[in-house]
Amino acid sequence: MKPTDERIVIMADKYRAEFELLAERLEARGLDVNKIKQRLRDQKIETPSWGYSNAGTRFGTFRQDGAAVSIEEKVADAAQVHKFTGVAPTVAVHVLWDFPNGIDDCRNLTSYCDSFGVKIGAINPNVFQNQVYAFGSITSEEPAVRQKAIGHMIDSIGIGKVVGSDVLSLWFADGTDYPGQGDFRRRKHYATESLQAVYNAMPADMRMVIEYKPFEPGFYHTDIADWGMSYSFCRKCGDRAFVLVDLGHHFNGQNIEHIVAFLLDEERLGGFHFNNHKYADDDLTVGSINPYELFLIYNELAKAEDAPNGNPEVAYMVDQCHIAKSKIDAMIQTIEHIQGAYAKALCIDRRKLHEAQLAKDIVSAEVCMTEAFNTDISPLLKVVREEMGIDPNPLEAFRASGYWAKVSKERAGRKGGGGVGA
Ligand code: RM4
Ligand code: MN
Ligand code: MN
Repeated sequence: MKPTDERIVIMADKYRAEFELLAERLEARGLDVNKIKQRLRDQKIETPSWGYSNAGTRFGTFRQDGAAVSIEEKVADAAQVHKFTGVAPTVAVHVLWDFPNGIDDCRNLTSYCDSFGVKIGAINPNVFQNQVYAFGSITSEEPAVRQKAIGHMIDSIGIGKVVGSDVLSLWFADGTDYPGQGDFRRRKHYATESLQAVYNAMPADMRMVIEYKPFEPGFYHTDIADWGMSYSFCRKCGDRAFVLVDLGHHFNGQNIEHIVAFLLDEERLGGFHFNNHKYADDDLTVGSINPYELFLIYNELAKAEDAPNGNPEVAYMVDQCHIAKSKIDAMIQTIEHIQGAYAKALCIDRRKLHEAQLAKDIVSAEVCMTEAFNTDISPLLKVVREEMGIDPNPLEAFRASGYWAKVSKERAGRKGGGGVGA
């Protein structure tokens, strides 16, 4: 045996032994460790095509040699993330960035994806880049502009049908910059009618998720500013319209886990766009600024899984553009953060928490949360990965594969690249 192999065996023995100790502690919390492992194996996280291409800020784009340009390259890169994590089998697409020629660009995409072991996930129409949307898309005063936006979303539904997607993911840059610029209520009515038209064009097995954002690009107001407005539009559309929670689309200090719990209870939580923000919509790595918040969100999600209601399967999607980080490394790191938060939420002593809540023993209740949050779940995740037949250390394994160096060499020096700021 080569020395490196010996080291791997010793490391594996170490995390397996650590796992056994953790398993004992979890059993003592009344938890079923096999079920926890199963849930971690079943977790699914969608990565965004735009996370693999060049990205930037409004001040400029910084190019990476390995950045993907075509949808084929983005799918290939996403497949690497799935290969090394085992939990990222779908890729969200942004229609104009990925299919510049519309539906013709995606005819052979399904078989191409199949050959990489991944599938296309949410379809994201783009009604914010065209010049005609300068004063709004679905809220424009001009019927022809609203109709153009509706038409593009209906075309996006057609793309969804071709690529086998059942989620239409909507975000609108609609808003105004100055007080008095627009009439809030008239715009609200335009948005309602437009969303209803799109909703009615969806096939019965497709659902719509509506994203909210309280700031940017509108400086004064945005038309779908918060979860309540999104929820209200969903209700006006029908049973297959749900709220999309993008973690970066909140004011600082907002209690996102409460919003998540509320939407779950209303059976209107459609999905997530994972990222983290420090100041605005920063697209920082989820769990990098406020890991406790992500854990508390997963606490609500894990509880909902324990006692399901009519809420459909939640779409867990990443919405991050990594400007300076190496793209695939960053996406694997992201997946690991999300797995970690979920794993910790699965470690909460639910029985003790419930008893403490009823007994008004607030300190004990909070200890249940901090105890789980402070649990070292890395041996658990390593054992789960081993059982899935993948490397226990995805990031190290991906780096050792040499993929990034290879594509950086092959792709270097080309023009272009879709995505934000490109
Ligand atoms: C928005 C929002 C959308 C994304 C665009 C590019 O802030 O998060 O989900 O598609 O950015
Ligand atoms: Mn988003
Ligand atoms: Mn955003």
